[in-house]
Amino acid sequence: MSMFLLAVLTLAGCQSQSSGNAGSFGNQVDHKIIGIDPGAGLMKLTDTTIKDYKLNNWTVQSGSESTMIAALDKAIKKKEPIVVTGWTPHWMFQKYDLKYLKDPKGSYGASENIHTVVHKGFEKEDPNATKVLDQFSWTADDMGKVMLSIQKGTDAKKAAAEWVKDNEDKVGTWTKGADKVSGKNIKLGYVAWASEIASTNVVATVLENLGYNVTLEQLGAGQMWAGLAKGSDDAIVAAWLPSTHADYMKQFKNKVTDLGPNLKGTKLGLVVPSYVKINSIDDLKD
Ligand code: PBE
Repeated sequence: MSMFLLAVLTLAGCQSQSSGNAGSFGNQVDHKIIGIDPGAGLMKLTDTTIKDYKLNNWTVQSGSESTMIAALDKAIKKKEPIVVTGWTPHWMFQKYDLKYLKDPKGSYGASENIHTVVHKGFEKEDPNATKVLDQFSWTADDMGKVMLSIQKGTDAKKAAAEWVKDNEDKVGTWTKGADKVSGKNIKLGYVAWASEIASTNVVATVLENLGYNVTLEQLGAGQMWAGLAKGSDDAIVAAWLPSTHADYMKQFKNKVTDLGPNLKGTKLGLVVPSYVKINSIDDLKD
């Protein structure tokens, strides 16, 4: 083969791999990681990751879960390179063919759990609701069903009510030993992350079925924790521990009571479409 032909073939190979953008993966995506809301623990862990892996020329673009999904959707439709902050459980792994970048330094922490946390004193004020909140426990599969139904367009409240109706036995273990009440108020704080929209609406439905008058308050992550500590909200089912919300927990630990995990085995990290050639966070280095 002539050198000329070899050069042409090599060039053609490079071009098809990079969807028209020249150079390294970093260059192709402008050294930009598509992030979510600034208060998310995931954003903080991503800053740490950039330091740990010395990704000096990389930045994280903040936005929200919806803007991250919109960017991902757009890139996938055009088969373009992209890297986003992601987590499991999330319906995006059902809808798209995705992979986590390997994290050999463990910057995103080990697998963790989602906890139910109440305002300190709430357990004495309303032991009945606390019992239900404490007994609330489900799996990533359960949550996945509610998330997917919402993602397909069902109203969150309706999706939650349907799941509760279809899962009487499981729900029965949550309400075991709890009394019906008549119109007692309870306020749950949450952030508009798909996982938390699903869990919070399910718990709200269960409490409503017991006679509670439930108010759901959608907040930013920082506001959610501050509101719980202040007592403007009674409970959250959205505390990702021990790593993701470690700073919030540390800041407010004297003002809240941790009722323990309601879902076990979550994961966080950098996520790319499967067609992207790189496999590890280390590969983000040019
Ligand atoms: N998340 C989803 C949240 C917790 C739930 C991973 C985006 C966070 O990073 O704080």
